[in-house]
Amino acid sequence: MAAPVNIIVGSHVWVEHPELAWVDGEVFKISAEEVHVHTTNGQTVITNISKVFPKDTEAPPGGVDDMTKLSYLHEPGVLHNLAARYELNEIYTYTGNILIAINPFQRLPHLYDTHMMEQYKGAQFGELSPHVFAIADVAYRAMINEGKSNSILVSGESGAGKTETTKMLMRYLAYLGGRSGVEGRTVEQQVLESNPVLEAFGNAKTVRNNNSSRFGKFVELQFDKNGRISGAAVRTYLLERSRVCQISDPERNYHCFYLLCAAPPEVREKFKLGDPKSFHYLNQSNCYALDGVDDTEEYLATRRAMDIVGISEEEQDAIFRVVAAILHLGNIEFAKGEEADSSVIKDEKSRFHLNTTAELLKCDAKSLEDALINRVMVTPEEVITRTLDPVAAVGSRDALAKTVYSRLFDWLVDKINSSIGQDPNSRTIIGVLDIYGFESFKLNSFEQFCINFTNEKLQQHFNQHVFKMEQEEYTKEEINWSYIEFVDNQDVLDLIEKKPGGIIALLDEACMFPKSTHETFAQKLYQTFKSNKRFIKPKLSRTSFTISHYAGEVTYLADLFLDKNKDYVVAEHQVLLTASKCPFVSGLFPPLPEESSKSSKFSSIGSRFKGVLEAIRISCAGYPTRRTFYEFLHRFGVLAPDVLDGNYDDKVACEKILDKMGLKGYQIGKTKVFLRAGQMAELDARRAEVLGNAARIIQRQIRTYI
Ligand code: AOV
Ligand code: MG
Repeated sequence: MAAPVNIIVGSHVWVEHPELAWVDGEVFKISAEEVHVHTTNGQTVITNISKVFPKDTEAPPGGVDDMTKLSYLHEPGVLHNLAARYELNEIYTYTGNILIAINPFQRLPHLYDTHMMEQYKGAQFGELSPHVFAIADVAYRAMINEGKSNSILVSGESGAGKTETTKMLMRYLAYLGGRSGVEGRTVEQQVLESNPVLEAFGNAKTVRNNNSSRFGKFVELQFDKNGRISGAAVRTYLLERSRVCQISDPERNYHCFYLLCAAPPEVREKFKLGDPKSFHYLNQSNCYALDGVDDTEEYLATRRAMDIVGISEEEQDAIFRVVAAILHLGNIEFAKGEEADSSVIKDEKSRFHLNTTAELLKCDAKSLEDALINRVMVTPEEVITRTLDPVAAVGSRDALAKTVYSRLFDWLVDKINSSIGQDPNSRTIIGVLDIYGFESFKLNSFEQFCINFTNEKLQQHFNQHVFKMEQEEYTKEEINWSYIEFVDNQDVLDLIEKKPGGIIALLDEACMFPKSTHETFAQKLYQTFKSNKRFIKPKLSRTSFTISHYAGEVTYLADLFLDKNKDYVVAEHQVLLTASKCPFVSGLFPPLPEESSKSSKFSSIGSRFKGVLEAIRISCAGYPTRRTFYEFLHRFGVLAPDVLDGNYDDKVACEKILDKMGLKGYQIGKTKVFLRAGQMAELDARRAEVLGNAARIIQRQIRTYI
């Protein structure tokens, strides 16, 4: 944030406060770098001048709807403005053409009803109160009027409200581009109902959010030449796989497991399911139910959504059969076998779950057992079968569960795409990106590393496209932009993804080298990034490391990074499930080409994360609130014919027109006029008035002639 300017005795200022973040007060003394402030909550604070920010005493008490209207755009000013609006239940605020949303943590139905959608339809940006519909409307108008494709990016930390916002955006776009009154499954209905399906299988309760997305999603809505939705593509980015077999209090596994355990009795009987407390994959945490969520109702709602999306009865049955199989699989325990480093199925109970898993997956129980307790090693010379000790057998079991679940999730995404259908003739799209938000827990592992890396990438995109562009433009125009400070995060990205030498590259190297352990990996990191400002080695740790992210410092435990980065399907698991008598299950595991099926092939998740993001063509919906002098005069000259006749240079003429219209807060650059949100609308309205009058006058004259 910019250093304070013009702070003198008597100035009203904001000072940092340990609990309240910021508190306001009045300066009563300044000595060298120290400022003495009487705060409004009755304290005296002495602090360095760099920690004090001027307060805008003229700001309206209810806040302003666009941050660019604030006299001082610094952190306390921004937060104070958002808080003032939030008090009045105004959860949306603009910053120029960016929308900031604050999570209301309560349903606000009137804010999103059909009446509201009608209001925003075609309204000038900035004319109505800030709203997520206005953002979608701009993207839609740009498409209709200029044939432009756009993407809308939703960013924020976990629990901020990204997914809810995304759903509102999609609802509004479906409203604009949908076929009203058409019965049955329309493309737009299918697109909207894909959300509950994907959430049931890809969302879970975390510490931060009861409905946290554990995958990234880019929805591309395709439109025909009449602006109707004609197809859609959903792309998802790496689901958090570890959650399937490992959770900790007070989190939950994926919703689908709980809603299936709460399904009607006949379904539960068929799948031999009971209390979620009886399943290892669920009972590692004490949280089973969610406040305000009825899992039985959720089960039925998910089935209904699946119907609309186009997933058949049989397919639905198979999907839930696989979900049940995963629960039973997780209950198979192992005991030491007679031979060294071998294991056997622990007891009758485990045997029951083994048989049930095999039954549900329609595969051979003995083959399943073998696949869990043995590992086939392929060397150039021979094929060796090695037995696994109980710990390794559990690892094999969990790997199978994760593989089956992630294949199931990918199947759902493919099915949604093929069922909704793509429009090959569509020339314009509107994309909506909803990713997992920035996370920092007490213990952070590879999942958080990937999630936070994704957020760094998105942040950089924001920085580049919004701030950099703005700043360059302002510099070029030589106008004042001191209140915008650009935070570059390229150095964090270099630390993570640089090739060679970044963390991901070092991790991939470690994964290929058979002797590496998480300790050697961590040592390598410490050595390589000793003097990197964004990398910190925690004092007493030998395997954790801290990254200083744009959103704060996060300490990661390197312990499981190597295992989690290796993404391969164990060959025996592949063979087992390819042979399933259930076409749905065998369909999840199509046979691999000859060479690759022989060995467990290594592919790095970390580096796949890198591909992922570069593949997204993302661009922000832009709303020009600036015009060249020529364009401006051309459009608004009618507002002041006397100015046009006055022989002024273009710049002065623009200024005179703006003054005459009584507008404030605009800026005049070297070649362009910079207008605040809403001012364009105001000018346009005046113009329409003048032109309307002119048109009426002409009409009247014609009539007189007739
Ligand atoms: P996220 O997508 O940003 O987190 P969500 O969109 O899931 O966050 O929002 C979290 C919760 O906040 C929702 O379940 C709602 O209860 C509430 N909420 C958010 N926005 C609104 C709104 N506009 N109106 C009413 N309630 C809202 V994560 O997926 O964890 O990063 O990975
Ligand atoms: Mg989300």
